Amino acid sequence: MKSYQKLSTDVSRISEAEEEGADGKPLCHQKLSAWWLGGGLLTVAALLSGVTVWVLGQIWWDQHGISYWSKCTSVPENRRFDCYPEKNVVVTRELCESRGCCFADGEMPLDRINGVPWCFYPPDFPSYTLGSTNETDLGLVGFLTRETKTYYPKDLEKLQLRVEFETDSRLHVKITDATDPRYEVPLDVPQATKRAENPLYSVEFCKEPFGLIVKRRLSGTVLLNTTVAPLFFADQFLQISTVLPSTFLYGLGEHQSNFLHNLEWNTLPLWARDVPPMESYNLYGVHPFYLLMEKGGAAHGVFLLNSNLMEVALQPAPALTWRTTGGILDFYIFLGPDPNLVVQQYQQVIGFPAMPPFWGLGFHLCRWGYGTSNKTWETVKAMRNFQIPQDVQWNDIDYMNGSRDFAVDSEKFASLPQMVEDLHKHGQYYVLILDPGISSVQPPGSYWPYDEGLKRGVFINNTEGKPLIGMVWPGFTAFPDFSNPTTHEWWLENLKHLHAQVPFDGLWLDMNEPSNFIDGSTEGCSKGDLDNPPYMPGILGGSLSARTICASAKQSLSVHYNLHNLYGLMEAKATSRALVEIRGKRPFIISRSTFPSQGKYSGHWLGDNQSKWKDMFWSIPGLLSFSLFGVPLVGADICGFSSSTSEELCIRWMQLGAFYPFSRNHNTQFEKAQDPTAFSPAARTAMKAALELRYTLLPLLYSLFHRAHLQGDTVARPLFFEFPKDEATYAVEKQFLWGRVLLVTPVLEPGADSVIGYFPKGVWYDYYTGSSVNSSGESLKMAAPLDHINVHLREGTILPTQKPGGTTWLTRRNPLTLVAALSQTSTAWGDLFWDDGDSLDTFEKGDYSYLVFNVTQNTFISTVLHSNTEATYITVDKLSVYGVREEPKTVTVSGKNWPFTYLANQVLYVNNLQLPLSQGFSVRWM
Ligand code: MIG
Repeated sequence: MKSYQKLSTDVSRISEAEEEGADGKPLCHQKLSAWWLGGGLLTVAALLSGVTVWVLGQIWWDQHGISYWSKCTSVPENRRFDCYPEKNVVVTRELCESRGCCFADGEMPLDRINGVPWCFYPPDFPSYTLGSTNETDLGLVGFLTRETKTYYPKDLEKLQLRVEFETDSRLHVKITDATDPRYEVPLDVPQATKRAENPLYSVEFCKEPFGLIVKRRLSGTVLLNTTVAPLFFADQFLQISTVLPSTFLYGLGEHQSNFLHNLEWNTLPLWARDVPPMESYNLYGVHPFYLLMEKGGAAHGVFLLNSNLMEVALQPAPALTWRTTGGILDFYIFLGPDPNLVVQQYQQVIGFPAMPPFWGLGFHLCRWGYGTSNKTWETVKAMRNFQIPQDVQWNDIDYMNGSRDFAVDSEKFASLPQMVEDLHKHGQYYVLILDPGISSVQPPGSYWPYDEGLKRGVFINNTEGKPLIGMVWPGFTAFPDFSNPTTHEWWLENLKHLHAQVPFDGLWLDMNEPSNFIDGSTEGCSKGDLDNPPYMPGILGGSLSARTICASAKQSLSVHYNLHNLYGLMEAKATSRALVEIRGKRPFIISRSTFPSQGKYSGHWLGDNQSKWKDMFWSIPGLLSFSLFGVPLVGADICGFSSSTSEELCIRWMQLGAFYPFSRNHNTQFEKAQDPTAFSPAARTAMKAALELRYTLLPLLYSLFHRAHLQGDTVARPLFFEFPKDEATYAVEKQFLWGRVLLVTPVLEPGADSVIGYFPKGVWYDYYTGSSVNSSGESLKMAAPLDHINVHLREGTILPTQKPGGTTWLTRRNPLTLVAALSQTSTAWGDLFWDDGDSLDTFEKGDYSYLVFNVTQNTFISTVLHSNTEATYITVDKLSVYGVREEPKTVTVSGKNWPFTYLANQVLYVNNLQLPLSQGFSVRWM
């Protein structure tokens, strides 16, 4: 008999009880009578809807009798969980029933096109049973057993279920083999020591078939209910489904998709893959994390800590199915309840992002195919010549000798060392690309990285234990195994050699899915289960080895099958450590492939987009998704990577790109130049203005990065994070915020001179003029001439800005202007984090300044909460206050009368302050 167990906060009160869901139905499987009722109603409907359906119904009836009829037809269409998700198979009744599932023929073919499964689990499909459970320090442990085998090989007959109440907002549920250890993702996750005392969640179980139900205690909202479909735990096929409390689902990367996911039978594959972004397919990185907005504005998140090839099937119930091909089911559930908190709680598990160097937030310029260092240098000089801000110059693989890592082309890039010296002299920085593939074809003795790598055994091996050989830009290559500590040493030494030739400041990690131009290896891959798992999620290429190395390849920690999605993470970790060692400063790394906890080591760019308006749009959902993934340092190739940009597109993109947390213009080879100097004077001026705007706003951006590093706040922030109760914000993906302060509304279409943006309820101030609009929560149309990007300040905020210079090095010495945007009750607050911008662990060592700004009762107060010498080098020169309703008669600065300007649009300017940032002050208007 089905039984129901509720785990209350107090474990001693574990009790068995029948409970009902929000719809009044029991949460554990309905009793037979319920199925009867559903079936009966459908029969009536069928009778009424026409003879044809009735006849088909009769045929079913005759063939399967009353129980099949009722149990299969009782499953509403949107609650059908796919029993035959295999791709490229025409599912027949025979195939379907061989799995013990319900087959829905007689339906219009349209249904299948829509994605509704024809073959789905009946409610009584065999699954696991939960036996007795035992209390532990943190929660409970129990065993799951199954009697029958599934249709996939190597079912695990006995599983261990471990539930841990780690914090009040974090629940950990781990299901693994009860007898033998299985592969687990080597991530440093926090270990709780004490059971949460007042959790926001409750956990309940259905014993047979096993199901887990997680509720938000406050609202009773069912966040997870896995009883809706059977649990699978075979060696290479693990599947668990849940209904969702709403359709407002975000995350699950990396994909080119709308920020708010489409739940109309949409399956998202996750497998690191080198491919120019296209919809529906797996891309460079893997992030098995989602955030969901519940009714009423609370949010929760779910992280499946699993690095195997997987897919996530979404359906309109709404419901979600995880299907992974290995590892264990290791879930973290974050209760928020605020979306900002969900993302913070997620990063408490995966790690907070590194603090980038200040210069890393400047403008970066790159292209594939400068061809020579002189040509690269010319571009830098042209930028300087037009006084367009630039902090960092990059080179792509064309700097390499024979496309080989750590080898500089000494002819075409002969002047590279001088160029880098010149950059450094101008307070600018230099970033180089590295690909993981190490050339394996040159004569022995001529290429240290390969020879030495062979000697030390740093390469990934094939099943025969010899280095697996694939092909990348240099030709045949071996692939470093970054799961091996020896490889990190070897990588460091290579980087030291390279740095001695070219003193680079940061590194660009490309092709680290890892990409391979031949599938698998020069010898193909094995015929075994690792290269040919019994279930293949719908990934691009339909095979694990598509454009990468064989899954059966051997790495020191495990097989590549398990580690593939971690390649970019492990490479970034090795590189970050090496950069610290070599430069003794904060590492600057941008990686193409990413995995949870990547933010600790690198940022990310969104890959090979095209110079198309649509691709410029896609960058915003991309940014926002990586904000959820704890990788705040993110941006897309400004003006587009492949195909030709136009002047108009590039202007609009430079304006939007000025608000990418990581701002880089990058172009493919053979396309015409698209750096700002390549365009007409008018375009150049507009691009320069956009970059100067970015440089002006860097004190805010930098402070936001500090908060990201400190506690996992987002930098580029979705609107709904700040307005979670306003459902109109849930689908906004053409605008975004910087922190809680600035709202960016870019033009994303050609030929526009206006733009429409959504403004959540409240007062918003035009950044440039201080003029305000009081929105009731509405879409507003604004002028957007080609040289203008709309930026608004949210009421109640204080924005630190700085007079822009041509580099961040110059900007950082300039005086500050503080802009206060008053709320409707005439208050505001903001803050500023300030340090030398480059030293390691300044916050951790206390070598920083932190200031808080407040406005109350017509008084602006700057309070220094922490100070170091850095804050003594700059002054606050101006205060702008937006939303001062009455013209003041006097203004005093720390008690002294001061001149001021008041404008009719309720803006107050107080100039020539020259106050040291390191000392508190107040400005009062009466
Ligand atoms: O196979 O290094 O995404 O930014 O310019 C292409 C050349 C290799 C892919 C990167 C792109 C880079 C390009 N790389």
